[in-house]
Amino acid sequence: MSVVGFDVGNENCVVGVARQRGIDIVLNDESKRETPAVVSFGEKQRFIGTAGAASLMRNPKNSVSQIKRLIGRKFSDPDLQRDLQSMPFTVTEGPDGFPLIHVRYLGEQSTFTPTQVLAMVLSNLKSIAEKNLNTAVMDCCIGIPVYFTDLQRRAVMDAAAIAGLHPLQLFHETTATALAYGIYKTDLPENGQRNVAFVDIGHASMQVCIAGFKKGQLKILSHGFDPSLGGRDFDEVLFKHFAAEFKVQYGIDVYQNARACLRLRTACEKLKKVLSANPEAHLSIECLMDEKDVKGFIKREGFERISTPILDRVKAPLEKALAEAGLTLEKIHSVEVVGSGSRVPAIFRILTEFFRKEPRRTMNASECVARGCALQCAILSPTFKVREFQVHDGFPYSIALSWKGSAPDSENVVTDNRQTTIVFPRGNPIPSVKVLTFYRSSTFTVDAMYTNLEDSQVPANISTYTFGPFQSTKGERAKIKMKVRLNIHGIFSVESATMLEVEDVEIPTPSIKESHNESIKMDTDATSKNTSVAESDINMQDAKIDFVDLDVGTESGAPGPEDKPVQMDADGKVYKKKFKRTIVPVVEFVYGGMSAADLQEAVEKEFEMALQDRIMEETKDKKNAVEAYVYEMRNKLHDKYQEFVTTPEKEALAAKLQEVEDWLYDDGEDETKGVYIAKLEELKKQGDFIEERYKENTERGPAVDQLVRCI
Ligand code: ATP
Ligand code: K
Ligand code: MG
Repeated sequence: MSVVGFDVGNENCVVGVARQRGIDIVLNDESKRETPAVVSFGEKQRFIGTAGAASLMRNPKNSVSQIKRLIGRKFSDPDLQRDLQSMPFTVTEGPDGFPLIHVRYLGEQSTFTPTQVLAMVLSNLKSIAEKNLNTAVMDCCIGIPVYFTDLQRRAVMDAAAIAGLHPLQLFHETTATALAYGIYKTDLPENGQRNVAFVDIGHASMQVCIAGFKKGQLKILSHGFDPSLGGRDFDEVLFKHFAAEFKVQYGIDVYQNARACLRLRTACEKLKKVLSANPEAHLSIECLMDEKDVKGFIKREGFERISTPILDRVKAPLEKALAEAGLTLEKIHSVEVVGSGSRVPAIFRILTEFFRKEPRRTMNASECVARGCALQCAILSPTFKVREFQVHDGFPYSIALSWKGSAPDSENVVTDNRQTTIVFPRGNPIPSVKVLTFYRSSTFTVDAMYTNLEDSQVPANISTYTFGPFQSTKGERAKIKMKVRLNIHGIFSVESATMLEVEDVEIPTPSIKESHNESIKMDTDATSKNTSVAESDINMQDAKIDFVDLDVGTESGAPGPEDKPVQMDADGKVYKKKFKRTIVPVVEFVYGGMSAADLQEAVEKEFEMALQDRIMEETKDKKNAVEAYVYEMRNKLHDKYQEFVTTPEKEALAAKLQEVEDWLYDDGEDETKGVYIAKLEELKKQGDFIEERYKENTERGPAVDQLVRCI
């Protein structure tokens, strides 16, 4: 079983694997610790990761990056529309209202969903881990931004399934960082709590969490975030600045040219990095557009001035996190900054001002998320022994249920004759299960939604559930118990619904000898399990809801709310109320996500594309082998084989080598794997005899020498 953590960034991905001695960050094929999140579609294959980033410049329109921005979001989402403006590839609205990415692939126009593209990125990361571990990778933890909605989380799960991964948890990036920070600390307080603020500024977004640490545990106290504030926003500010400047200075409009845009953006990102370490920086791009070479210059002060609108937004998420944690600044022990976007000095200054202490960079800013995910995978994996450390995470949004109904409970908000009740308030622990009771006479529907809509990018609807049909035997309103779950990934669902009907059952008298107490705990023995459960609370009010918090770990154990009163009649006969339990069908409708059939189709498609990539990689290897043979043999002919060939033999072989080399640059440039294999065989047939002759002679050689010396 694999124990792997993936940090899928908007720009960079990192793979961590757990080994007995600790967590290792794995190197990719190019021996890099970070792998770009880019998929480039080519005429013959896809290029993913480092190879994808390498083809980005050559093939900007067919190279997809920042896929994390697109998944699980509606095409009409204003944030998505804004993101699209700086992306060089084409995206349209699909029939389901979600984006579709258009690329030229294998010689034809194709479309892919963002989920499919994320699956490609994940497959690539999976294979990086597999090559390193020398084993198949399935179990993993995948880092996700804390602000991801239900739809986005479902999309990541779908992508993982397409990639053949089995996430044990979609783990909040900030929680991963907090775990990587806390698990090795030996000085955490036994009593009391150490509060640490973690600030992650990545390529596209900013996330904050405040975590409380005690010996052996961490609890996330609050979250803050700005999903659209990251390093790329500074690139964009510089890009706009220089695009405007070049228009005046050189008379070129880079917006008219995708490649020029991309080149200028890339140059601006470099410029930004230079400005992190230097007070000023130069920019110079040859032949940017219309054969014009451009030059630019900016000082850090100037950069900070034009970045003010972005820098002004850094404080809000910090304020929110602090307020929600209910802490004053003095109660914050330290501040840890991660994410490479935080390297902009002005950000550091704002953080220092806000917290009134200098933030620390004790963690590896680019690797801590992957480390934390690998650690969490190790904690969750039954095959791994990790030191005792508990992680209590919370969910950043409030989840409510809403349904049509009268008789509002005083705690409930009434809108349009609908009732809305929060089932999982913001900060609710993940995972969590709750039970609700409804009184209904026929099929009914319930909507699940987020309610804290002050975060405008959060869509209201999560899903709709239809309960029924059901029929209570007595013809009155049935009591329906509904079990809802916020699962370990932060995905909401109705797990089951059960109709409970009351029956009076006589209990043999001796059994009450033990107690005359009002309530006797009934044992939940095997016979009563699932079929009939005793209940105390018979409340026939319309839409009365009682919440029962179930401890997720032991939910099937304790009878808790199922305790029932025992009644005695005049004859001394004892009755208990028993409930007959009938499963009520539940139909789930989610506002997005993939059907099982679509998922299966995507799995097959991914398999096909991966196969094509592999064939092309092997073809390249075989072609390289032919090329290498030509060069090596030619060198050897003039070198160590020289004395072992006759002039005609040498000339014939040299001519053959030249012929094959010419072929490689001409007809043989783009052949199939089989053709290259055959070509190499053909060459070997003509050349291998020399190798053999050489070996025979050199092997005998030293022996002859010895013989001579002995004489
Ligand atoms: P996200 O967390 O948003 O999904 P990510 O994890 O891929 O994205 P990081 O790798 O943490 O993001 O950060 C990438 C960003 O950091 C880029 O915008 C990059 O330009 C920026 N960056 C890297 N080095 C520096 C530097 N020295 N100075 C300023 N910015 C930098
Ligand atoms: K990263
Ligand atoms: Mg990141």
